[in-house]
Amino acid sequence: MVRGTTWMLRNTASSGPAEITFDFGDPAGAPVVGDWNGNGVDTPGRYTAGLWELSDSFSGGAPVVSFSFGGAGSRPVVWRRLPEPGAG
Ligand SMILES: [Ca+2]
Repeated sequence: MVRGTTWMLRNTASSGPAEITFDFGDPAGAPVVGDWNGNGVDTPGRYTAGLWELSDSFSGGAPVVSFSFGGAGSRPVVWRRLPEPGAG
């Protein structure tokens, strides 16, 4: 879950305290997660009125990537591209 800019994560679908806690992003933005750098680990991001801010860690701080895509009234969707036919 995310409250304000504080992310509280658990590694299992069970009750209990957060196992990872850090601050990241704009409290007005929508939290998103994805494997932004392709290393197999999903990490946090924020989407605010067309601005994507992505991180590659769980330590908070400034985003490693920011870009504009979408705008007011758009909602974020994260997806994983399928491998090209014949690739790996
Ligand atoms: Ca990653």
